[in-house]
Amino acid sequence: MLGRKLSFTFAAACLAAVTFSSPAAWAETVEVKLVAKEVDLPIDNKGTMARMWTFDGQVPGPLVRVRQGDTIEFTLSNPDDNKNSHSMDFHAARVDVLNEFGSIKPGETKTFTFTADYPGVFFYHCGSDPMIQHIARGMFGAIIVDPADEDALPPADREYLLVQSEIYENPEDLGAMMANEWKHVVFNGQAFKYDPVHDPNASRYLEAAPGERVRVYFVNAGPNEFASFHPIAGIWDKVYLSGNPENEMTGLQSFTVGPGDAATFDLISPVEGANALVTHSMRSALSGAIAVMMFSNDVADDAGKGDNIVVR
Ligand SMILES: [Cu+2]
Repeated sequence: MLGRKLSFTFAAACLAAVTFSSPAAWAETVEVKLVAKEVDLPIDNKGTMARMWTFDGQVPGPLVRVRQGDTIEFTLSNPDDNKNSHSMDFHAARVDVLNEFGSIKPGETKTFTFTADYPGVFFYHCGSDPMIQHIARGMFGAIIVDPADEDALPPADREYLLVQSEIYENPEDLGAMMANEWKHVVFNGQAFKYDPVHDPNASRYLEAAPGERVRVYFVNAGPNEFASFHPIAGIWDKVYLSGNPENEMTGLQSFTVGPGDAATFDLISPVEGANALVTHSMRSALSGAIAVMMFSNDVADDAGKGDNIVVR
């Protein structure tokens, strides 16, 4: 995870020390550096490989986590052994699309800054041409902006990030992407990555204990499909649109998250057993977008905590 632990400028520390009465006083400048990497990655539990375009060689890219009011000093590098131009579009930023979000060629580096004004969970992605292909090939991730008011959300016992996306059989086939002819819809880059029920090759799943508040940060990368995010055998206790505490809804069965959108979903199970987190669009779910959430009193202490928010 990239975020507040990485950088804390001396100037911000001094400012914080003298003006602690304002919630923004603790704002930091957070350096985030990502590298565009064109690499081969597994797209299923069997290890089927595909050429992906990524941030830092991961799908989704590293989770960026900051606090509302922080200034993010972001640097993107595009190494000269890449073949394509790349860029960064943070949905948590308010900047100039032609400037900050503009593409850089292989061999180039660019830096821009923005302040995280709104709390929530936001998509980030490469916006280079053709954007549909840069997203379909895996060039995306999430930024969590924790609220300045630390009591704005009920405390979560465990947290997980799921990013939905489509995988196309031939990542060079732009026509198939435009025709929406995807092969799999997946969470966190691989078909049935967290679903040992449907895939005997799957070894990972999400975990929590009964009674715990489990917070799932859900991002839909698309590039095309909507998500109808539903916990099979459960009910969302709270849903926060874009993850903003002011956008709170209660007791939902499913909630639609369109491409390029995100929401925060809180789940509490009164019993031991499993829920299956799916997009209830069945063609999508049965092609790979199912994640098992196991509720057990024997849950590992560190599951869904710290860097385990992203189960790699
Ligand atoms: Cu790109």
